[in-house]
Amino acid sequence: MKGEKTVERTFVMVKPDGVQRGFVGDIIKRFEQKGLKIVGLKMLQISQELASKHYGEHQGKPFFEGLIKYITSSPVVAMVLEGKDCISLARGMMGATDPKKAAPGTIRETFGIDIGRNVIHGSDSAASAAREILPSF
Ligand code: FUP
Repeated sequence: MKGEKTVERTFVMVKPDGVQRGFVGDIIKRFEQKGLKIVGLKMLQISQELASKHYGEHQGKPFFEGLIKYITSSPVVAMVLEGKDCISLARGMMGATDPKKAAPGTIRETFGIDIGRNVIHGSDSAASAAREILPSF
């Protein structure tokens, strides 16, 4: 029906800084409180290969090498969330990429330090979600 929301899945990852600084529980709680369903959840160490694939669109940019080093530096907590329009909903809850520009109360504004230590990743489109959701989910 016109205007009806679609049930989607999105890939969310608490990055190494978010795990190390102890924000996994707080972040998961926000998604649960919002009514999103956790359909997959695991801690894993991102390999160089997976990192390069995940951030392939940024290859060649000045921050690329630092980004790969950071995302592979220690374990992340990856999850798949499900819910109506959850891709844009979860992105809205995260806030802008740069925590300094993120809206008050968003995850990145609350917990993030700077653009290179922004605590969380979330798929930005259905195509990205399809590409990013790990086959092991
Ligand atoms: P997002 O979709 O919000 O994760 O943002 P981007 O895909 O644009 O960027 C991916 C990651 O690259 C960000 F989480 C942080 C990092 N980045 C930088 O470190 N510097 C930049 O100028 C842009 C992005």
